Amino acid sequence: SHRAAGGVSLIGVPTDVGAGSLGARMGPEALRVAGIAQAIAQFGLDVKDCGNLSGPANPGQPAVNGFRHLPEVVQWNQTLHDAMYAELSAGRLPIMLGGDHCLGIGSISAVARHCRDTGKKLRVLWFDAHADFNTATLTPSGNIHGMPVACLCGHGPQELIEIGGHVPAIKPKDIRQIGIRSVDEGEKRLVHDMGIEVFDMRYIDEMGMRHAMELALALIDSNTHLHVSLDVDFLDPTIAPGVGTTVRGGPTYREAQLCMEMIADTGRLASLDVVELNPALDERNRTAELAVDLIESLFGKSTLMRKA
Ligand code: HAR
Ligand code: MN
Ligand code: MN
Ligand code: MN
Repeated sequence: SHRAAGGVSLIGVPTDVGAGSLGARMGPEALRVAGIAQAIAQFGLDVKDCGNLSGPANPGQPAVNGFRHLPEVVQWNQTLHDAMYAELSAGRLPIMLGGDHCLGIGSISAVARHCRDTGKKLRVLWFDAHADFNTATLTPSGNIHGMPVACLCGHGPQELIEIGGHVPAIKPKDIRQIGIRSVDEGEKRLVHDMGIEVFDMRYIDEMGMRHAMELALALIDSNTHLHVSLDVDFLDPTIAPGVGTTVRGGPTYREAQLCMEMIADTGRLASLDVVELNPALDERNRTAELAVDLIESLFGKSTLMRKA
């Protein structure tokens, strides 16, 4: 149900330099406390916890030329890119434990580079309440966690778009967004003009999660590297309060589980980000525990035996 024959590597990235609120820096520890390593090891996989990467502190400064903390965001993402790329090159399945979603830039740049090395086709599934497609001129906040998809598609500061050694790191056709329900005005136009395939909450309400996921997973084959970027604010805030940017009207527990189960069924999961978990805003670590529960499904836990 996954491409983890070489083992799974956990990479902690304890920073919130790209976010508007503080606390996502504690995400990696909260996921460890919730038992992420044991949850994956139960499937007979070799789990290596690489510990936490290091990088600059959060300077708590206002935006400069449309970006908050750009030098710090660049440094964290370069370090993450290198760590993620090394684990992929070693044949392992890396899980990035964030940290805020600006880290999707370093993570997915490394995955895209690995796909170019190995001739794999890339498919990114971006689970999020937000499109994360802002630019310096469109952003209402300057927070770079609202910009990673734009950066990966080549719209952003040179230092961020070139981290994986190839600009753009990915093409719009490589990505599918699921669960979207908060997009800024100018950002809407850019998402549309770039031709990003988006399964927003209205689509999910009208057509159902199963149909949305069938389309998001269409054309995945044995040569596909499947990357999941799970922004925990994807989930409805009633079940996942531990995030800085809650948006009501998100997927239920079962809708989220179904996403993970359908991904497991493809057998192509090859890398994962878990981001935006903010333990300072959580209740008794329940959002971290929910994330671990979903990851179990992603690695193939199911209630019954099923046909392949
Ligand atoms: N769109 C808003 C902004 O750019 C909020 C972005 C929030 N992003 C995340 N990651 N939490 O998805 O400022
Ligand atoms: Mn590989
Ligand atoms: Mn996000
Ligand atoms: Mn989000």
